[in-house]
This record gives sequence, structure tokens and C-alpha cells, in this order.
Amino acid sequence: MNILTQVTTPFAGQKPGTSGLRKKVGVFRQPHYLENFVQALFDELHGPDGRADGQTLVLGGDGRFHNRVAIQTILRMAAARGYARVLVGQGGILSTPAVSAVIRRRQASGGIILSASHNPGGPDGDFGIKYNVANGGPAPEKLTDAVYRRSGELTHYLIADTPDLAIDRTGRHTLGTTQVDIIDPVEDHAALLRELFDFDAIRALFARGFRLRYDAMWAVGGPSAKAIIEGELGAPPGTVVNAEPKEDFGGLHPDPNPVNADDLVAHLTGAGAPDMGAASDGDADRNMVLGRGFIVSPSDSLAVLAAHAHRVPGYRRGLAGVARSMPTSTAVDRVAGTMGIPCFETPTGWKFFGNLLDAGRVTLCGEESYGTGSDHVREKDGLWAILFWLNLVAVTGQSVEALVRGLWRDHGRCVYSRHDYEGIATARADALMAELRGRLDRLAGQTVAGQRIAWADDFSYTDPVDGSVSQRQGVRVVLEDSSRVVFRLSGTGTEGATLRVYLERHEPDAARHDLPVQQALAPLVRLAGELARIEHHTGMQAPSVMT
Ligand code: VG1
Ligand code: CO
Repeated sequence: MNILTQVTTPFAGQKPGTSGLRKKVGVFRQPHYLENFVQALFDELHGPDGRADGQTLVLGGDGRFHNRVAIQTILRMAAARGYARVLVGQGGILSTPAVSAVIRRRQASGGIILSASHNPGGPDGDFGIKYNVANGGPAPEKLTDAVYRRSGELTHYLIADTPDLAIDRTGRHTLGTTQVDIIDPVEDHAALLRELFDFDAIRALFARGFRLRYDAMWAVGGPSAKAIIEGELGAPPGTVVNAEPKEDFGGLHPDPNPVNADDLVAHLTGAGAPDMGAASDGDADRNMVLGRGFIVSPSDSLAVLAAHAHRVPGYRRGLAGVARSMPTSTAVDRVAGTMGIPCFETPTGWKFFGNLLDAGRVTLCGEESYGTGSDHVREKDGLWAILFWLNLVAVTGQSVEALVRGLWRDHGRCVYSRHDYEGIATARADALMAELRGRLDRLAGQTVAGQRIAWADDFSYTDPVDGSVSQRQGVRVVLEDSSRVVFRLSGTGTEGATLRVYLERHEPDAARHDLPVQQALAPLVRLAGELARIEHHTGMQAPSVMT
């Protein structure tokens, strides 16, 4: 095998965001763009031009446009580094939780995930690349920062001069000294799920006529959902819809929320609707759960799973603790409080849960952005969450709605919404945040839009396990009644900036639990608008998306 040293020059901006490096497909298709990033990664992992002797790399993606090309490139570059083994998902496909499961079960040294997750795909859509470390979780900031630094100094990259490998059938190949195994993309992950949940109880639930509609959004979650939910659990054919992965996700936005999965919401509305609705995103790590005519907020979902975890085989011994990202509602904190277990608050992004999970300090974790997971892998896991809900419905005999209402009854309702202002010019979004940050010190005690602010800060996190500090993780403004507004800029977008405004208000009064969410939060929305001068800075009178 001939190894080529290809001359290259750095690309600006190869900086991983909340979850890997995401750019427009056109950016990734530029000659050397992907190669540069992979070289920078391998240089950081193995030393400049260093070899990965004895190491195993997992490789797969969500099957979006450009996935197959990128797989072949990375195989050549892994061979050039002398990896002992590369495990590739059949067809180049592995969901994000599946990569995590494969890394852990097969003791790989890490994995590369090709995905822009919930971002749209296709030739004009987005592409992404992310590295997960040996625990199966996203690389910590220390590594991604180093890769970014290295990407700025490259002069060349190493690549093997080999033809494309056949990746569509499982089996073994060799590239130089590297053994390449094309593996079944769902096996390891499915085996893990079987250990955690009571499949017999769920099977009996479906046998009693329980109806689910699972919308896989034409993404990577479809095949495993079909195999497990229809195949193993006996749900009728047609339960899992939009199940064939497409390179462009059918032209839709594979982001399971009530706005993008409006078709699913419509199906769950009205007489004759199924008992439960579910959806997962582009790389199948997010989940949305609905009851009949009832949308479950992701923050509530995490809290319900925590409260009932002991009813599920995998968590029968209880939870060591729970964790949520800072903007996620405090519903799970309240549950943890009554359970007497610790609750950690981390910055946005799954990478911050890794140390807590590894150290055995938390068992469940979640984010407001439709992500929930546990210590079974080191990623959020869409199918896992949906099976968890099915298991709970099966063993409690309660509907999805009743389970959430039980949470509200016991702990009050954390009325919650996220408002996204998309496509803002980066400079204007930065100006908004800078102005807000500049005022932080003086906000305590001020009254804005008729509401008194108790305190405000820019969230800073010290990892309780390794002591690493992450600053400027979002501006928090908390009122005297503990209602709060959080402002931060998205780290996953590829066009301009997206301002996320997170709104939360605790409502103890059951008589007010059915007020429409936006109505209940209207005073906070006014406060957010005035405080951050959103319209002035963005020119937008209303958010692009409210979830
Ligand atoms: C968003 C979400 C965050 C999530 C991240 C990756 O990040 O807010 O909670 O971890 O996406 O999810 P940001 O920086 O845009 O707010 V996924 O399913 O796109 O990998
Ligand atoms: Co995702």
C-alpha cells in the first residue's frame, strides 16, 4: 500500500461547536477540507503524522448526502496511520448512539461520526464530523480545541493510495496493515437495549392493542426502530413510518419537535389517534414523545423517566444521580430532590455529561432539546427514550399524558418554552450578547417589564470530576419567584447565528396547569425582549421557531 503525503494549506474556521464540526455540504466538498480536519484530529490523537498501531476506530454516519464519499476518504487516512482495525457500519451507516455502543462494547479507542444531526441534509444541506473518545462519548473541549489549533498549522496530510472499499455488505477487508470490518449497524446497540427494558411487557402492551406511531423522519433511526418495535416487539407493520434513511431526509428537517414533526402532531390529534407518538432525529440521538393529543416537553420527559426509573429492569437498583443541561427546566431537579439523589447542571452539549457518567455519579441525563440518555452509552439515545416510555406505559398502565400529569401533580409544572431567532447576522447576534453581558452586574434588583430580577450571571461550569472550567455558557436571568430566562447562541448552526431564548416558570397551582404555554410565559417573553432588545438587534418581531 502506497501512502501519499498530500500538500495542503489550512482552512479557517475548522472549529467544532456544540457537537462536532458542521458546515454546508459545499464547504465539506472543497478539495482537502475533510482531509485537513481528519489529519488535525489524527495528529492530536497520535502525534504529528504518528501511527495508531494497535488501535481500533469506529466509523459511520447518519447516511446523509456526502456520507459515502467521506467514509472512503477517512478509511484511506486511517489506513495511512496504521490503525489495527476500523469498524465501519454497513453502508457507512451508524446512528450516534450506535457508534457509542460499538466503541464501548468492542473496546475501540474512539470513533468518527459523520453527521450534522438535526440539521437538514442533501447537496445544499449540512454535513458534519465528530470524534468520540474511548468511553463512547463526544470528545471533551480540551481535545476539540487542540484539533482546531492543529487545523490552523497543517502543511500536509497522509492518505493511502487505495481504491474504494465495498462497504455495503458485512465482512472483512484489509487496507495495508489495517483490518476493516464492515459490521451490522444495529446489533450492538439493540443488544444493549434488550438488556435494559422489559421487552415482554412491551410486547404484551402491543398485543393488547396499544397503538404507537413512530416517525423516523427518513433518517438513520428507521431501520433499528422497525426491527425492534415492529419485528421484536410485535407492533403492527406501519407503526414506524418514514423509516427508510434518505440522503436528504425527504427534503425535510430531521429535527423532532412539534414544528418540524407537525405531521406526527397532526396524526396524534383527534378521535382515532394512536395512544403514543414518537420521533427521532437525523442521527437518532434525539427523541420526541407525544400522548394522544398531548405533547411531552423534553424537560418533563427527563423528569418522568427519573421518577419512574426503578420500574424498568435496567434501572431497578435506582439512580446514582441525574444531570441536565443548564437551560433544561428544573423539573428533574425537583424529582431528584424528593428522591434524595444529586442533580447536576452542566453546559449545553452531551460532552459535558461524560465525566459524570464515567465516574458513576449520574445514571440519567437530558437536555431541553429533545435529548435524553443514560449510562448505557455516552450519547443521547432516541430509541432508548422511546422504549423507556413504552416500558413505563406497559408496567404502570398509565397513558403518556397521565404520567406527565402525575409529575405536575407531585412537583408542580415547570412551564417551559424555547424561542429560536434564526439566521441573524453573526455580528448583530454578537452585539446582542455583548450588550447583555455588559449589563449583567447591574441587573440584580432591577425591575424589567414589571418583574423584579433576583440575580443574573453568565453560566460558568467547573467539571466536578476533572476540574476543567467552561465559561460563558449562557446568560441566566432569574426572577424573585425563580422564573428564569436564559440567552445563548447556538453552536450547531451553519448559517449566521441563532439566538436561543429559554423561558421557564414554575406553576404549583394545578388549576393553572392547562393554560397555554405561550400565554403562561407571556410576561417572561416581554422581559426577555426588553432586556436583550431582541427586536432592535435582530430586526425580528417574533421568533422563527417556538418549541
Ligand atoms: C443544540 C442543542 C443542544 C444539543 C446539540 C446537539 O445545540 O441545543 O442541546 O446538545 O444541539 O444535538 P446548540 O448549540 O445549537 O444549541 V444533535 O442531536 O444536533 O447532535
Ligand atoms: Co442528533
